[in-house]
Amino acid sequence: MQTQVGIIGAGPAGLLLSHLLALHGINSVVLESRSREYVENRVRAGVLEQRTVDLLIQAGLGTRLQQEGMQHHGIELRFSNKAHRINFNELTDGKGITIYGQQEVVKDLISTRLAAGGEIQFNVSAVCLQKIDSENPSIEYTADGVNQNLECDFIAGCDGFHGISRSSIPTNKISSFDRTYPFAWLGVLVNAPPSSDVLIYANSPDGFALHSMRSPTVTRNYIQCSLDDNLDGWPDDRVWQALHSRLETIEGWTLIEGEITEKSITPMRSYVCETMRHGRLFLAGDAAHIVPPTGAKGMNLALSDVSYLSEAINAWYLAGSEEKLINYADNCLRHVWRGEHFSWHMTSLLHKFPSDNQFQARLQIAELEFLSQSNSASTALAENYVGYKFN
Ligand code: RFL
Ligand code: PHB
Repeated sequence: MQTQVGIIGAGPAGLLLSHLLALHGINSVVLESRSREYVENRVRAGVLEQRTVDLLIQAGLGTRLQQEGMQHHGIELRFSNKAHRINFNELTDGKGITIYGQQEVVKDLISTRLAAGGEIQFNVSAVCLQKIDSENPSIEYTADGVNQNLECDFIAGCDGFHGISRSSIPTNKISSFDRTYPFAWLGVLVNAPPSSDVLIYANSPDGFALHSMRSPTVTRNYIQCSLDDNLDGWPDDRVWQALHSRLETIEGWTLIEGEITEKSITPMRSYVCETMRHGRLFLAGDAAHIVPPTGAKGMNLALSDVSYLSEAINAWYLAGSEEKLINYADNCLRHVWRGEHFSWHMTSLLHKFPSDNQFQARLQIAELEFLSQSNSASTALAENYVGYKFN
């Protein structure tokens, strides 16, 4: 089999890349190890930056997003029995965020690609990348237990943090940086209306909590838990107890309960592989970098990467120009490192670190107080949250 761009992974990055390339008339094949049902129902991110929304609308993917996405113009910070709202609208010249589940973005992309005759192969696993240093690289994969080979001009490694693409680059060529955090997030999806009109980020003496949402009838809540916790140790009662005690710190505010329909634990990690290109292999999204979810940046960075990559590949086919391919990593990495810094900052500000003493806890509160009072500090947070674009 042959195509122009072989894409590994049908997450947001791989699917949007395939769609953007098709808009330029460039063929691709997407190889995905999971089933369509699995990728369409995987509960993950929920916050789209303004820039991401603009990109999706411009690419013709805005219909359901604009109907069902919930536009928010701020977030609330809760600490020391106080609530403070960061008003993005006022602080960033009218910018905001849109709440729209990652699995909805994925569903929109899959249906759009398939309706346009795009090729996505589910339940096939890329096992090996061949000749990535050459002009005709290929992907070896298995479909129904049979080995197949996909020859391409370019390979896009959009196979997430645990995929095979990054590890196909020789170790001595990889430049990477990382940080682990001494806690995890337990997330629940709940059939209940939101208890607030904005997302609430809470720093409480027992640890972090976040009240988020997916629709007028579904909420998404997170609590900081221990790295070695497992779901058996978190029956629904205990989850509700922790959510109530960490979020209900304001007179008269109550968290609405409902049926928990999904529960998962995610460790927190920051990682950047600056080697986003090796020969004809390009890494994008979580395959190259991950952030702790506190800044809501992961999916936004993944989609930003592939917008640069599609432009670079298009320039190569159109004019034989390699300039944008050469600049691909640098263009992405400026945004990636901004996202890394912001996510680290939000994580440090809001979580209880097991090694911290009361001094560090007081520093967090001092910073939250400053954020609540200072226009320039709130503006910096707002500017980062809605998405900062380097020129
Ligand atoms: P994905 O989504 O992981 O997709 C990779 C795909 O590759 C497939 N795959 C393979 N296919 C073929 N052959 C192989 N050998 C393969 N190996 C893997 C996988 O099955 C999968 O389908 O990566 P992508 O496209 O780069 O997208 C990244 C985002 O998924 C991720 O950054 C976000 O979910 C992060 N994230 C958030 N991002 C935001 O922008 N805003 C948020 O509010 C936000 N909240 C979150 C999050 C991530 C979370 N978790 C669970 C990590 C909240 C949480 C709890
Ligand atoms: C979510 O709704 O899943 C969500 C919102 C904000 C975050 C992380 C996740 O910072």
